[in-house]
Amino acid sequence: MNTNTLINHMLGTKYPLIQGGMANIATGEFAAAVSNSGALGLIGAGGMNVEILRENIRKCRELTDKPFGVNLMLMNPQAEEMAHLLVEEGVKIVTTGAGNPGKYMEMWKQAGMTVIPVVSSVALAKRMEREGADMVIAEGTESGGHVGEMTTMTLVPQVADAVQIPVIAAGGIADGRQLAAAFVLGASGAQLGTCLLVSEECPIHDNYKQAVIKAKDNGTIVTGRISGTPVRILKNKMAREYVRREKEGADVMELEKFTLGSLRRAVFDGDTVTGSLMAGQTSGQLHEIRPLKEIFETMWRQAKEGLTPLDTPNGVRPQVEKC
Ligand code: TUI
Repeated sequence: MNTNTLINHMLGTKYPLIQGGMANIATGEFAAAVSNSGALGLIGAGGMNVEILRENIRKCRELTDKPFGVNLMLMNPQAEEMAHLLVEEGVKIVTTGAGNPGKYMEMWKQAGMTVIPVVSSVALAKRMEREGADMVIAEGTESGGHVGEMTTMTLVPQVADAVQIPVIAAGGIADGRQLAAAFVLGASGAQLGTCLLVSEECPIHDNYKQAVIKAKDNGTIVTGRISGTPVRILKNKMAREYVRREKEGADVMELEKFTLGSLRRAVFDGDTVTGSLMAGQTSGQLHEIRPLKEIFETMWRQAKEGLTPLDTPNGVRPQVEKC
């Protein structure tokens, strides 16, 4: 069983909350805004090259004196060089996604970094702990972007039972009720993505924000479940055609035509028809654009109201009234 320590004590943040990697979205400026609002901001290296990542790290450092980190998307063709860059630039915290960061672990640990891989299975969580990870992010399939199979509800307690290091819950957390639930499941913190897309500070095109706000509970779909890389996005013309052709047995080359450049089209051009609007299943509960500070404050207050005592979240028992 893992510890009860909330991750804010370990990371030096106000809240036990971290921001998701969000490739092409989470710039140095955005990460700094998240850190200045009380959570851990992360620069999403996913859509960057080495030089752009370096610039974003320096920009972030200029804009905040609070802790921040980098999310290294391991499918990035320059992931290896980026892994070294993080050491060179003195980045203190790294989260990883879309692969196994095992080969960088020794280098990062020697540099004194806090290493937090995203896992979507118990086996990988145990392996990451063995190899020296400081915490793991257990990410359920409710998340936006690249997803695994298991739900947050089933993955988090199983990972929490299997490792000693703190577990951060991710996927399906956008308000205080869900944050409180994550603690009850054994998490020591939460990673947020979709609810930050609709923050004032998020640098995506306004059409993208409005599409998240308009989305209903079943407004997302997973492309690539059959063909390789499952990615959760908002339903639109591109997503529907992709999944239809995928079911008809289209090959990867044809399917790639749908997704080529599609995330950038959504983020920068606001193309909600052929763009890939990565977003999680919480989209249906998000109805307004708010400042980051307010999002974190409200979520934390609501979670506290649902949890007693807050300091021992993993020991919480539901108060069941007489039936
Ligand atoms: O990485 C994510 N979410 C992402 S990355 C991304 S950028 C992208 N763009 C186009 C296509 C694909 C990705 C958008 N969203 N979340 C973390 C995550 N990691 N989810 C699942 C995993 C994962 C998968 C396999 C982690 C480890 C893993 O290991 C495989 C192995 O080698 O054992």
